Amino acid sequence: MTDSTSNIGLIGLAVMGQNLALNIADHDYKISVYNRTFSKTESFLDKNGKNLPNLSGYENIESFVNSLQSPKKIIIMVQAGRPTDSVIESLVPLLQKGDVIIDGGNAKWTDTIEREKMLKEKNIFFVGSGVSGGEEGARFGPSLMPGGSQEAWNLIKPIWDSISAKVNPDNGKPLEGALPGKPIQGGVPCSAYIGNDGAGHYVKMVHNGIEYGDMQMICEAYHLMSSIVDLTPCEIGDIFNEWNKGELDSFLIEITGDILKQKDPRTDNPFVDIVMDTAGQKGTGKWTSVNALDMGVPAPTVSEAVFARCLSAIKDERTAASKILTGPIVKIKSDNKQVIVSAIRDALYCSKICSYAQGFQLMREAQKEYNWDLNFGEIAKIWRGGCIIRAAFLQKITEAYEKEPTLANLLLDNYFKECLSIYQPNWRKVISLAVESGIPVPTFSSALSYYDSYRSERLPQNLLQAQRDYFGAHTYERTDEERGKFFHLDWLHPNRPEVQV
Ligand code: NBP
Repeated sequence: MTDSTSNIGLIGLAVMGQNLALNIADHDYKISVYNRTFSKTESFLDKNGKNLPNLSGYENIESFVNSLQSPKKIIIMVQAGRPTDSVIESLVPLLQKGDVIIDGGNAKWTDTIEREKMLKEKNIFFVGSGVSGGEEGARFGPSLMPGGSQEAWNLIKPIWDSISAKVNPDNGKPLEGALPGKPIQGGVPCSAYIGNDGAGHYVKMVHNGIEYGDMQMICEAYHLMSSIVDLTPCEIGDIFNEWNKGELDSFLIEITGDILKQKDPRTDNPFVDIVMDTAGQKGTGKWTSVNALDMGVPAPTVSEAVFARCLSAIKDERTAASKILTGPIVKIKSDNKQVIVSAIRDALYCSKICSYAQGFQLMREAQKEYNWDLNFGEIAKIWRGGCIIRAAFLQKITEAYEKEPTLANLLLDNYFKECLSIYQPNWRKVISLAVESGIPVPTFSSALSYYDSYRSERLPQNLLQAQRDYFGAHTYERTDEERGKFFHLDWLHPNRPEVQV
């Protein structure tokens, strides 16, 4: 069939591509699909084509492209990196001025900037769109973070808005319950134009960095409850379920409750206990941390979360070290358990606030670097549903930036400031307890250090700058002079008058 009637095309029928295609078809758009390996297209159509007449598949890319209405819109959902370039190269000779290629993969934002530039010269639009929510999100409503020219965005906006997750307009809570063939009706779409060229993929990367932080913080809370408070996975699962009813209400807290209460089908023991304690990663957390270092923006909590995965991965080394190195073991007396659990909740919430604050600071700096005009309220809004970090908490961030779009730091918003003030005694108590007990809490403690550093008018870098001047003549500013005046002391003759540089 090559009668140019499909509204949109999709290339790449692995997990994400298949689910996104079904989501688009469910929204009454005619969609053509193509996959490098045709057998996957065939089995996809065999399984779904009967129920979805608006789905059609093609063996060769020419007939796939010919099946699309102009201006042609093609989503690429293949492995990021070289495979994406290879698909773009095969599409370019088949496209015309004004057609749109949309990369929905997890591309590095700098690659997206390059691709957009290259395609612009050929008069082809390129949208780099973050897609979050994994398989389930792609199927029933992801959070979508598109970046590219406004003109290109206008061409795909109706489809993006309709396939994205939706939240309740009154309270910002995700609207759930979509089924195959029965998508959510109404609600506020979790999709918004992010900015030029790589802005969408950049924001998706920061989203993933924040996700790394959230996951690690939850693991630290679990570790503390199992090691110090001596609770079983099932008891901790109940606690997470309880936490999910309050300020911590979020997808990740919800699934953590489910996971901790799951039994291993083979042994009937807690499932979480049979899972090897080594975590993998695909790179977006690392990209976020490297970018933070490159721009000089403090985002220690995401970096600690990446390092925690790295440390978990050296299992053999840790096993050997555990037989050599010693540390304290402290268990809490039973009458203190409730108090400590509640303090751990507060520590988790405070750490989460700091981690998100760092993520938004990163985006604030990146927009200067890349000449974007990011709307932080809008970004928080589209993360309220569909994506992995969806949480009631994002409504508070939305409100903070709606109240003050140029907020210097999330920590300064009244709601977050109050939370940090009320919960911080418990936050400090939990970290002290963890340190005394020898339980690693890298994200909890880095978040607290971030908070304490950010609120300090004076830090010890006066000494550091003096050290730099001592060994490298790197100069220093004086507290009793205007900012921007630099001096150097002749450290071999420190009694001589200093030199203004
Ligand atoms: P994968 O990332 O596993 O990619 C598999 C797909 O890429 C297959 O369709 C494969 O075709 C195709 N492909 C490859 Br590999 N090399 C190709 C090439 N040179 N030319 C054409 N096609 C090629 O799939 P996924 O997990 O569905 O993810 C798709 C994208 O979405 C990725 O960029 C991923 O990072 C991103 N993403 C994934 C998730 C998630 O939860 N999985 C979430 C959000 C975003 P074949 O069948 O012929 O091998």
